Amino acid sequence: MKAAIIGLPNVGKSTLFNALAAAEVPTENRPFCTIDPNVARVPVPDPRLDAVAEASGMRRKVYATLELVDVAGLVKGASRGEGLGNRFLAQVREADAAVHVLRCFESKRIAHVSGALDPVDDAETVNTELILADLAVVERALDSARRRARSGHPDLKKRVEELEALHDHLGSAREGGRPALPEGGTPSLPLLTTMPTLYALNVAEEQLEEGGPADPAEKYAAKQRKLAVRVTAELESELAAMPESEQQDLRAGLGLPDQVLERFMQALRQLLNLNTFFTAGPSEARAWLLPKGATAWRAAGRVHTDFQQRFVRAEVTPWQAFIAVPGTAPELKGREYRVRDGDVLRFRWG
Ligand SMILES: Nc1nc2c(ncn2[C@@H]2O[C@H](COP(=O)(O)OP(=O)(O)OP(=O)(O)O)[C@@H](O)[C@H]2O)c(=O)[nH]1
Ligand SMILES: [Mg+2]
Repeated sequence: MKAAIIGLPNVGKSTLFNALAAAEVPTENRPFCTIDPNVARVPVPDPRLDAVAEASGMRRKVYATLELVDVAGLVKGASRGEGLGNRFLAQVREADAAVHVLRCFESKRIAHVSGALDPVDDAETVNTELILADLAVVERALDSARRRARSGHPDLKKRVEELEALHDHLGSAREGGRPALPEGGTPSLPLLTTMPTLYALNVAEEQLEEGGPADPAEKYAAKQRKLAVRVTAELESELAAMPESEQQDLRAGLGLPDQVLERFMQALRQLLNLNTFFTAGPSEARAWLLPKGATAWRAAGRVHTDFQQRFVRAEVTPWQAFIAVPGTAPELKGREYRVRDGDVLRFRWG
């Protein structure tokens, strides 16, 4: 599963990437600092895994990971090839979800591409470009479907009608008349506007909980029925570059919450519609991500192909029971069992 970090130039995309990936890719006070995408597998922090590891006596813990891609900034006109537009858009289309970073921090030092601090206006600029890029995709598909429909085949006529409706919808969304299409709701075209999207509101540390320019941005996200999470990208990227013990001291000293990135990654997990299950032993406790509704058989395949091919039963213990009463007898489930979020699984195979 892969998420692409999008937004205007110079809003803190690479800074957020560094915070999450504990990486040190270049971040600079100038637009288009990032040209080639940065890619990393980022752990999804999960205190439940810590508890499962402890209860099972496993020293080694392996968190689940998601792939993050940090791409170039998007500017007005990107859909017509301005800036690094086209290259950027192709990279975003390959992702399963988008993280849209909005600058909500004040700073005279950091240049703002549109001049003023206005996260809602920024979001609309980017969203309009996404709509325009999608319109171009639909227009190309429509041209080709119309040509083929001349054969008179009823399926092709229907396709043309579908695409025309889609084109109308996107056209009125651009004018603000209609919300864009629902997430995941398009037929067979890789559209940007239907990608699951999470807004990352890059705020100053005093506004991590509430207040400031992130307030209207939150309302805007809610109106679009999208998730929004406040992050302090710069501070977190600085902390990520320090040894763990120094990080803890500094957080305590400044009275900073330590779940900023955890909340963010959990929101991303929710956005991608993923559950977490755990395995404990023989040498490590590990968290795994699995699409919601997937079966024990599918979970077995995530862990080991042998477990799947020679699946006999899954032993299932909800994580709360697992940590509360060590040795709680698991329930035995068959391959069709739908894994629940937080299940600790052990596979019997033979
Ligand atoms: N004051 C402040 N500065 C920040 C914050 N986040 C990022 N910056 C600074 O803003 C500048 C741009 O950050 P980047 O992470 O490079 O921005 P970007 O969105 O990746 O930019 P492009 O790659 O050019 O599209 C850098 O100088 C960062 O240090 C923040 O939360 N507060
Ligand atoms: Mg960048």
